[in-house]
Amino acid sequence: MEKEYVYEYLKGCLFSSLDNNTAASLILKRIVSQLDFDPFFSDIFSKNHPVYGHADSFLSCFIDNYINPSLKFLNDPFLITDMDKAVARITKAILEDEAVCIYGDYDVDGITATSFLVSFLRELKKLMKPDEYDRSIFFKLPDRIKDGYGLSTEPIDEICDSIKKNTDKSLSLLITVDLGITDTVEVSYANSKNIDVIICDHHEVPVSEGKEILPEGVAVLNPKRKGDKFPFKFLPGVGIAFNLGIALRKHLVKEGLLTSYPNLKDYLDIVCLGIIADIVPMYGDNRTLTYYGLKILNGSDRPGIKELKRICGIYFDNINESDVAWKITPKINAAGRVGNPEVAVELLTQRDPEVAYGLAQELESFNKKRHLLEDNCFNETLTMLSGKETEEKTGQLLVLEGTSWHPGVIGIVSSKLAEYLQRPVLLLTGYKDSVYIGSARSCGNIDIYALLKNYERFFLKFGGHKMACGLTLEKGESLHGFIAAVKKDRPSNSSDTEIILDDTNDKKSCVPYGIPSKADYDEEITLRLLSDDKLSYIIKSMSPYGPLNEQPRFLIRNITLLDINRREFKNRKSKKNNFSNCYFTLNIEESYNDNAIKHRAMMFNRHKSTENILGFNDCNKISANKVAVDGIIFEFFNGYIKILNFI
Ligand SMILES: [Mn+2]
Repeated sequence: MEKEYVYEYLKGCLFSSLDNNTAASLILKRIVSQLDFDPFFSDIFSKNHPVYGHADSFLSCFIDNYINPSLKFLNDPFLITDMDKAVARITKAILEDEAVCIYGDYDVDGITATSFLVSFLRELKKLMKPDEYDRSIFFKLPDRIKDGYGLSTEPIDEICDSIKKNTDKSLSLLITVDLGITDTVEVSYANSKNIDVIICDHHEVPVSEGKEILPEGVAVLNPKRKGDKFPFKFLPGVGIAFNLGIALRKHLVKEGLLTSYPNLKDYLDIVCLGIIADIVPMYGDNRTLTYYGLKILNGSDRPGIKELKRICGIYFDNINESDVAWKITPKINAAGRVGNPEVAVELLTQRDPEVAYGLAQELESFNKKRHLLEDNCFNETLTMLSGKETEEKTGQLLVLEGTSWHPGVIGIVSSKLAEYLQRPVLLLTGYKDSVYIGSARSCGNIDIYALLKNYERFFLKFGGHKMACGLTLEKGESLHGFIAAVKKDRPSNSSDTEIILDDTNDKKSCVPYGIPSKADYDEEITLRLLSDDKLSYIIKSMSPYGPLNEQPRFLIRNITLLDINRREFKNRKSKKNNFSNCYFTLNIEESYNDNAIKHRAMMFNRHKSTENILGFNDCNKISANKVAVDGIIFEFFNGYIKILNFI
């Protein structure tokens, strides 16, 4: 009843406010799925809910913010538990010229969260204490291989020593971003060295016997804490850092400690990189921040951003979220994967254009190294797979182990393999002397976390979610035990390291080509509609896209594919010819129309069956010139029709 009411209410609003029914129905579908997913919304009609009695206005704000995103709709940062304590402690640190260190994760979320907070605190310092400017705000990022994920004691010691050496101050405030919620022991260690700790994290809070286990920080900012009143639960680490920034500015102005208002909006160029890279739900506060972030990114004066754009070959000023995801963030990520993540923070916080130029070069060299390591690992896995019958076994977990794969790239490679083979993949590498590191990726609706949880007894560390997991296990007995257990669980007719999945998992979603269910596309349209400007306007207005705000997908039936060309990605030439360094360009036209107009289309070569349908074998042989298909499912990609699937 309530659900129906909400649906009818949203429908009424959207169809009356938008003059285009396609737009209204696409947006309705997105908003319904977002609200369905959102825990804040789930009991909106109950008496205890904060918006009880105002559900209609809440819904209409939600729609308004979707159609015209506005920063005024952002939630109040002081609703995050402990925000007042965090702000008070940082204010004291600024006023008393304490040495403050931001400690962030080595991924793009952590790097951007650190960069934002470092730059913003330095700006505040410049306004409030010009003499101490640059002499009190430091940062530290752990090394993926040496230190591992999270807060560790060694890097804390290192930064303490280096601050002492360079400034003669003692570190007295540590602010973690994008990590820390599970690091109870390390936070206590910092406390024992007279360092106060503020935690800004968005990862799940550990629970034991129904009780949350929190590190002993001065403030623990995490909207996922029990009883936290911040309505939006899916901010990434950089989003929480940004909320801390808003709260801090508000507090300082209120206390009369700031006379001019530093512009926080200008930092959204950095913030949106982290939001996009962390693959968090793209609605609510995340979408609002990204919407403005992309605008700022386009005109950004920040030397680091300018240099980043240059090494990415971006000379246009309509950067969208897919440019960020495919061009910009992989370069930042490479620093944390195979180089030094602190170089990326140096770049993003850099004010000197010349220094920024050099740092960008360094980032580019990390990225080249990452490509090389990735290609080597990927080609090795393909060699291991050749000769094995894998195509029929979509849905089964594939485990491959190597000894020389770089731990920084096995996640990327397992995700490529999972997509190509349409099955979940776990890659294990024996990189450190005694420990194997593993990275698993799922495909379709298979819950790889639940699957691997069955083997948790073999793992030293294990964490992740439905789509991706990371783990470590001891060489020797644990590794052998794990592989043996996997073998025991596999059906007798499958090859060495495969486990058959639970029947409750949705295998169908893993089959690449077949009859599409309604869920595979949003609207069925005709080819003629593609020439309509309205369609591209709608597509633009629903962006930025991301999880829970997916790009609209369309179905067109009875299509002929022609002029098919195999192309290679520039800069991606590895010695071996494999699917991942090629894509296809082609024309499409209506099959039953003598005067058909041709439309340009393209297709990435991510599924094994793409090659077969297009008539290419092993990516090399020349295609048949015309292929008729029952239909195509596609989305738009930089003005192109990007074919996702055939029917
Ligand atoms: Mn994160």
